[in-house]
Amino acid sequence: MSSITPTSRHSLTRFLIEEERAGHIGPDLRLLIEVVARACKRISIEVGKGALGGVLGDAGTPGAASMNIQGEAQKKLDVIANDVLMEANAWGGHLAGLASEEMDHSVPIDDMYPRGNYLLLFDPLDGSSNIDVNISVGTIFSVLRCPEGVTVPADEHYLQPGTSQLAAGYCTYGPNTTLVLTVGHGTHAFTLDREIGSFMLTTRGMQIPAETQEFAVNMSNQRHWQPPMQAYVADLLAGKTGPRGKDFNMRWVASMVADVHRLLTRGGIFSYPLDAKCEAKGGKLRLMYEANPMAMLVEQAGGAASTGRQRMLEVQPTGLHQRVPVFLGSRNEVEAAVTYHRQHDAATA
Ligand code: P6P
Repeated sequence: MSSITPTSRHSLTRFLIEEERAGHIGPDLRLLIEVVARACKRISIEVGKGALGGVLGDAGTPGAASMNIQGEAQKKLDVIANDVLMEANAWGGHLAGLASEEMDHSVPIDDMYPRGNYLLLFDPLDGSSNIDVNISVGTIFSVLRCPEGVTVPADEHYLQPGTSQLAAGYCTYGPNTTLVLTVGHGTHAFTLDREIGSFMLTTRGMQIPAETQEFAVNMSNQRHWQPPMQAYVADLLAGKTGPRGKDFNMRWVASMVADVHRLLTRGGIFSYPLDAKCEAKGGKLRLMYEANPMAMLVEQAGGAASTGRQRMLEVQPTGLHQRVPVFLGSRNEVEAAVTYHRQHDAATA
């Protein structure tokens, strides 16, 4: 009797079944992640159509783009991706509610379906300003537990610190489509095999090098930064002639998923600090469905994530669309950036 020897490469489904056997996740969370992954496959198809699919450009009518709560013009694909995720998660019985960058408020699962114990938050298509110029974009998601005794969750029930996340991930739609996921036991990458339509495990246990010589920031904001950020980047640019004693390289895709995937793969530090333009809003990037899921993925890969003054995952949220300054990536480099902020604050206290 020949035993069935599975192929060497594991599918996402097999990985999740083994995570469930290990007691890391329950069946409903496994179902939730599979549903989100299936939605990401659908989004990948839509994104991949480009100009052929009539999906480029702004949502709304010509000259009157629809705006989201962020005050940003919505792209057609923002709306399509949001609809795909909403529809995919509506009926499975694994979720109590959903929240999205593209929706003003959270939405409880409809009464006609059973409700589960989880809350799903997502940025359905991050970096969408890059879509029309064919640069990588992605979906970012975060999973929280619905508070005990809450049957119809409202916005305030999502306001849990990042340490409460049960799972987090993103899917990057680039030269290949790759899902990167953590359920609290390492960060793992799954590449979409388009021939069989399955995500296949391609990196188990991503590890971010503690040191780096590569930083990602939008340098056009330099004159608007606070003094500690000015000082930090000036020393990066001074390279081996300055106090850092080594030269640095810079990358900025302006698509957080692409920039974070690079640092998860080869190290680096990503930063979107406070600047005079976004300071009044608390920052540019959103805590609940951008910074927190990325922070969990990065910490699970041995990196660090901070607001510059506080561990990201310990920020107590005050609003569903709250914004924060972001420093994340190679642990020693994030700590260096935080030190510039700590020394500045101590000197000016
Ligand atoms: P800027 C995309 O709009 C986004 O939210 C992130 O994906 C990205 O890192 C950042 O904003 C880019 O911002 O100011 O460089 O366009």
